[in-house]
Amino acid sequence: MIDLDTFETYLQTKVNEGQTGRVKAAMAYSLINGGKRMRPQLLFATLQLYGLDPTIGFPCASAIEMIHTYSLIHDDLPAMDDDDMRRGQPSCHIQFDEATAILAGDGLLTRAFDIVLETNIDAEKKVSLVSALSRYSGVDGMIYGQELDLKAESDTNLTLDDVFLIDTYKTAKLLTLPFVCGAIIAGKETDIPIWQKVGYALGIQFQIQDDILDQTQSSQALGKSTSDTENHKQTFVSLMGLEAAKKKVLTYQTEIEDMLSHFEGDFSYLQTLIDFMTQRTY
Ligand code: GRG
Repeated sequence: MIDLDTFETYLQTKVNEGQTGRVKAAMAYSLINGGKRMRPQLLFATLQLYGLDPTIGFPCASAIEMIHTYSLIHDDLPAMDDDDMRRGQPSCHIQFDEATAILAGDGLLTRAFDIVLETNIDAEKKVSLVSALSRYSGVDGMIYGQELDLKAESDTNLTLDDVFLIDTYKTAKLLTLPFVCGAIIAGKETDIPIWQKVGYALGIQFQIQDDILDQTQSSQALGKSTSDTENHKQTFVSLMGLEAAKKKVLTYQTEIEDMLSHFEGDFSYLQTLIDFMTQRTY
């Protein structure tokens, strides 16, 4: 396991480097505000499994968390999901203003590609990391998921397959990225196909659990997005039913653990994260 406080301090230092100003303040406001840090932790756990010191992953984990935070800032904008609250506090565009929130998202995204280059690895691996960051978060990855998600708002006949496709891109791509980056840093690129399977399964499981929590908990109390339930967007829970969705989460856990048995090494940290993700209440 890793001391997450050390990572938080690192992240804070990195986001505050350079210029000061309103956009920088908005970037720091959204980044340093109590996210679960699942994606950084998945990277640290992957590095641990490969027998590496997880702290080598700090720059890459920061980059991924910055990309994740940019996506949340932009997703909350009135032109997208239009959410006033995020992580229990006013969304970036509410706390600041829309233009600042757009720039803060842009700032986090572009900073990510700079910071990942600070990883202490050879240049060839750095190129692979930059490429992975771009592909999994970009227009053939998470952004495509957001495009599908926005289109789905006006589709009243969404099927389970449609929701699966949307969430594979919108959610699972970015949750797969830490595994892929871990394999690149460890020089184990041949493992990437198996990590993709693990990541996509974990991403869908994570989204189903998110849909379950949206359905069963007060969104307001959690400071979570309320718009999906407000605009009646189809989710795994609305299409499968709550009990079937809960069973699916457990089925995915078993599937993921089976896939992980392919690896030798210490996957206790990864197991802890999978247990948390299966049982999480926020
Ligand atoms: C704007 C390009 C662009 C993409 C937006 C991330 C996203 C795509 C939309 C946000 C809404 C949403 C429910 C996305 C699914 C992924 C998800 C469950 C994100 C929340 O991740 P957590 O729970 O958040 O890890 P914290 O706050 O803990 O970091």
